[in-house]
Amino acid sequence: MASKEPESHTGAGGEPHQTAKSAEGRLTTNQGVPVSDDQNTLTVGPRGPQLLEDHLLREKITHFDHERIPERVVHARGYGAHGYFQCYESHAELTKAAFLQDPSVKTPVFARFSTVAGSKGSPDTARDVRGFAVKFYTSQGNYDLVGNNIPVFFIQDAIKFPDLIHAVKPAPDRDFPQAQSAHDTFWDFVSLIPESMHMLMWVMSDRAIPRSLRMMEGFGIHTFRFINEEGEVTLVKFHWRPKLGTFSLVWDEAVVISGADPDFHRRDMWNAIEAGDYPEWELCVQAFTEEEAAKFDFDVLDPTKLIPEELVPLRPLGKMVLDRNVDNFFAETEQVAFCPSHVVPGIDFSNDPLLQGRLFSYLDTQLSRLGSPNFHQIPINQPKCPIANFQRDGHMQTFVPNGRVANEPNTLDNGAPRECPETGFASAPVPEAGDKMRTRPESFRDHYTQARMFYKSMLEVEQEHIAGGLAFELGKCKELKVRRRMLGHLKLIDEDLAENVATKLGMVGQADKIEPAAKVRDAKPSAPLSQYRVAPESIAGKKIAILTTEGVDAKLLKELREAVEAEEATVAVIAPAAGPFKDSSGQEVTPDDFLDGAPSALFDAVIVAPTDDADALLGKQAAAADWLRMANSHLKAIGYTAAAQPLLEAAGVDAEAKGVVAVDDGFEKFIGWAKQHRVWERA
Ligand code: HDE
Repeated sequence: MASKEPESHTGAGGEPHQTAKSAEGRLTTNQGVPVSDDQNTLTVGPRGPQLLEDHLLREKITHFDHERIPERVVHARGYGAHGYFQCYESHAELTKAAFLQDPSVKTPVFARFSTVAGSKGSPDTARDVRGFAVKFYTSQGNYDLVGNNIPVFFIQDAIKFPDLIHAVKPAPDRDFPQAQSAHDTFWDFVSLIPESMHMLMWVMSDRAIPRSLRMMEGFGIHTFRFINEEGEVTLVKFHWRPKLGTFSLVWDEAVVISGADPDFHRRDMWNAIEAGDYPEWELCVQAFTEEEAAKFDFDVLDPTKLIPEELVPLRPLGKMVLDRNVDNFFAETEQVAFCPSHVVPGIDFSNDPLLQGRLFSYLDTQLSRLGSPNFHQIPINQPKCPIANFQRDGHMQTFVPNGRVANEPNTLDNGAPRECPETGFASAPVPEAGDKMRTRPESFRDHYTQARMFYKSMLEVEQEHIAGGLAFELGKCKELKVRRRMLGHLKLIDEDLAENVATKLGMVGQADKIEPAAKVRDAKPSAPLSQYRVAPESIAGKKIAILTTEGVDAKLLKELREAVEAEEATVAVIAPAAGPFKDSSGQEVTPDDFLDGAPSALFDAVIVAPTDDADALLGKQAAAADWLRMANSHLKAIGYTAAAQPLLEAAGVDAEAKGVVAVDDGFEKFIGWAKQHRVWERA
């Protein structure tokens, strides 16, 4: 007999369950008993001892004592939102997956973005890979696409994952550093695992410090299989492309933001969704056949390799829009359980050894993290289609199945669920044969060619950032032998890069000689690997700050808002003090933040517009000048009014420099510069 959902359950993201509202405003115990006094413990006399009998106190404190569950062993810090996926057209020739058939259907989704290494309370802007996990609640069951914002991974075989994570997490003796790969154990480990070189290029690049969760790509990494109604199989790699474009912070900015607003990314996404500015991504695949794959000069089962878009272009499938914040972080974002093994008919795995290991790990980890094999019954994890099987009981069972039969086959219950050979999930009938062995395929041996391709595809400024990232991290790695080993690897990737990093470390000529396992080749650069080669000229989704004072020109402020909002960006008014003040027309302006609370690192472009007498701002000149100086060194577009000249001088900003423009006569030029994201020429 089918398991029945208890009626009180509304499914993932539905109406909240037990709230004060549902008890008609009454405060109750967990047993539904109305509470008369929630302020005072039961005691003997007003000053006497407390009574063990006080079940109200005990229930409340006991529940509180058990509020925390283990954080995820990796990807502990994350942020999620609800939304929908809609395909552009039917993709029936590729796959029979139900959610990719009908463009009129909106499939509900829940997406969670995360950092990998840091604990739940670590800052959002740490240098790290970002998780990009999406649960599609399809009519054929839940499909989880559990990806990252980088298309390759550190290791080729799941058996090395615990080592990788132990190496990057805080050292077990001293428990630091937190949320950082900049330490000895990490670099010791990766420098002994040359397969990590390609991924290291990505994590030392700007990709590891995204400007916004809304402005990063996502990748399924592994090769998967699509299967259509006819049983034809196509190999695919998944890509998510953000509508706003892919943008990053610069390292110094990320460091400042970590202190000024450790919740920078989650606040940005939450605010955008609350404002109706819904984050959007396009889901694409690179689709190819086994025959095509056999001709590539890398193995598509090797998760340290990507397929250049020049070789297999992206095919857009549909879009994902996130349009609803969670009602409760714990119930939804914390309890959501993604598993790469959650696939639906029409999607299947490949033999990528990293993927195969992941197929085991996620279900296993959920069992201990969520504490029961019934975690699929938690509303956020429940499919939005019926569940019907003979699995029974277990901790926290909330379904109430009826009938006496819990076995298949049976003849005692005609209504019991049966297999569906025609429509049910079936693996692609792939022939497999071979000896049992523990080995790496020959085709996985080239660890440097794609690392070199990635580096060569970057703009000069992006290359410099990679060198800067490497120098920062290796500088924190105190073991000279590890630095020498890494310099040896870098030489195989690119001589100039190795030289640049060695110079920054003061270790020129000290690289170890490393023998690559396979000949390192020159691969053609691939433009889409560089974020800034293909970046859209846009400020959509970004934040423009105006630093101003009492008496600010009302017309200027109004025109700024109009100009910025027309570009789908937002204005933040920053003032010397946090309280409201009057503009030139006498209207009250409440600043979004104040000088000491909001360094310019939090914004994408800035305007300084003190009032003519400029008393208020100039009175705080040191802080205001620092604010502007930082914006200048982070290569932001800077707009200024005539009255801001003294401030520009105090901050050492050249009013004639590129991307520094007067705004007294309008914002067009300023926005033109801001659309370039950064004024690289000023570097
Ligand atoms: Fe994960 N990973 N992973 N991972 N992973 C987890 O599952 C694991 C890998 C990814 O928002 C864990 O529920 C192994 C690649 C994301 O809840 C755990 C290996 C990719 C998330 C686990 C990998 C990912 C996780 C910890 C190597 C990109 C967060 C908590 C074989 C394709 C999902 C959990 C969320 C989480 C294991 C490598 C993505 C322990 C063994 C490659 C986005 O099961």
